[in-house]
Amino acid sequence: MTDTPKDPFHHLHNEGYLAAYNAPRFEANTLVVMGDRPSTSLAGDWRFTLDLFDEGLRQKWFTLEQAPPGEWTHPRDYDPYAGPTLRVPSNWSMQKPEWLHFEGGGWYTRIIEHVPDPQQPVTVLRIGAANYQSRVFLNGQFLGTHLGGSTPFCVDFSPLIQAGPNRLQIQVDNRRELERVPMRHFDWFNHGGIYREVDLLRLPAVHIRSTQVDWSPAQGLRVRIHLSEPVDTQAHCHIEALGIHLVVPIQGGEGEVSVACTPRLWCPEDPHLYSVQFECGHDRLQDRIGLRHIAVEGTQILLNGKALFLRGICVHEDDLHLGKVSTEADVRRRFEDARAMGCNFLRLSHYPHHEHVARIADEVGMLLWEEIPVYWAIDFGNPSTLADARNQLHELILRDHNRASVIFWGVGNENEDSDARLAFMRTLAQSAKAWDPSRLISAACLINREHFRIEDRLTQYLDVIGINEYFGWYEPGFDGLQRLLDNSSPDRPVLITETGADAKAGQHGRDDELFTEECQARILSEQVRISAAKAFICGIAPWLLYDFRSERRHTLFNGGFNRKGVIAEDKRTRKLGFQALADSYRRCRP
Ligand code: GCB
Repeated sequence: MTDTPKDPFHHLHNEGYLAAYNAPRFEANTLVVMGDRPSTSLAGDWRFTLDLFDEGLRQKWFTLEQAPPGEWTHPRDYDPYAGPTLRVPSNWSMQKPEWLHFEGGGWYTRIIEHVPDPQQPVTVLRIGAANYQSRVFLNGQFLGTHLGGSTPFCVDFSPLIQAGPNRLQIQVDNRRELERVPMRHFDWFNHGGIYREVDLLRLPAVHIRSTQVDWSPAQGLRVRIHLSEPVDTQAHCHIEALGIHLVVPIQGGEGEVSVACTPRLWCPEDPHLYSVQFECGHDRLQDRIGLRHIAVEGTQILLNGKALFLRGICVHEDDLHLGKVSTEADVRRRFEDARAMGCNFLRLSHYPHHEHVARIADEVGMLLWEEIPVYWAIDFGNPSTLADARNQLHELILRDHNRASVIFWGVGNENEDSDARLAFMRTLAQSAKAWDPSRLISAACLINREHFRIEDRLTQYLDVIGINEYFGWYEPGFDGLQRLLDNSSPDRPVLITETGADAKAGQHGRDDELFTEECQARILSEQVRISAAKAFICGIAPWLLYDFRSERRHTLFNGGFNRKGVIAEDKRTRKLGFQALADSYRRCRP
């Protein structure tokens, strides 16, 4: 620390205060798989304050001991033990109108009781997501920090936690900064705070850190297990319904085994899940896992060997009242609405959504695209930005590897071409493939708008080329789309990852009148008709299911929302585009 303890006012002048709180990092290698493990939820009211000037870090609020105000030895600017509270999980932006646009720090404090258990000496804090940087303090000590607003991270409390009450403090910072992912400019709302579940896990000294199960016709069932310690031992994997009982030899904490089997394969029409048990010593957990195979052959995507056309829709994680908090009911509604349009596919844009989305998709049989927010401008030349993006991708893959519904890892969206961007995104694509060879890698790539063709150096590193195009809306008419499709002869499948038009629900008029429901409906119908006719187009995911808050859009029609939803922000009012898309999808190839 750079502070001089002798001068009690040093913190007023110390602009180097942040340096002490940017390491160590909680990264993907600290994650512990949840499965059905018992855990203690820390949901509820935490002491909370916003902290625009970072007084908490400057003054070290985490060192303040609990004392009733009458017993304070020094005046304080903040009392972590008294005063306002904030519910975890939630976004502070949704709590008070004057907090809506707050971008800065927020301090959370909570006392946790600990009863030591010699069978389970490891205590791990797991945070589902907090936007964007989190700094964790236990009993007055800074433990480390996590970057990334949408992926989970774990903190090992074992070295510091004591029997009895322990003081847990988390500072969360949602400032938009140049080196972050996403950077400063994006078309969704920057909700701050701890907005997904926080849990405490109690674990044996050697425990299972991650499990990866996949199936392919060539390799059969493959199980990989990763332990918390670099030990040589044995783990077990049981799939009772298949009569499979595998011993997984572990060396240096890692092991892998494959076995031939012919399971009932998971697909949207028959989303069959197997109950899978994992065991290692005293540690055991269970998961429900679908087995299926996804591959590319020429310009087609094959699911379990059969060609697949993706009838999709994009969706943001945004709620008028809850912000980025996704309840289970809300997630189920997304799938019901998508299903009512005849969709078999959702693009979860533009960052990792809540982990129960893929779990429910597994159960209801919906295919998913998951992505990290490498969106628009990114500081591509900055190695620490790359490390952050790569870590977010790794955390997402470890979290959702066993979800059959997830068929794509998206590594970016509409990023301007440059050598630095190519190197950055190539690293992401290659890392994703190395971590998970069982899925397709894609990104929303670039098109040449002068010569109307798909043109992006990145495509060579992808399994499927995603393109966002807004012919009929940002670009007039559909001739451009037809030319783009006719001029391109890709050697791999192309997915339309976005297209659409804004319409204000209830605004009616001619179908060439901007912002009317009729205009949006016509554009969506034309888009599907033209693009689905091309054999190399493997699917389409228009932009998007629900209108969402966006600070970039303040016209009379938009009123602070992106209105390309086929359903309004109340998530109930269907626009004409909803039916238009349903009709178009009914006419599409299967
Ligand atoms: C895009 C972006 C998406 C925007 C959308 C729009 O291409 O990928 O995030 O919200 O266009 O509405 O303009």
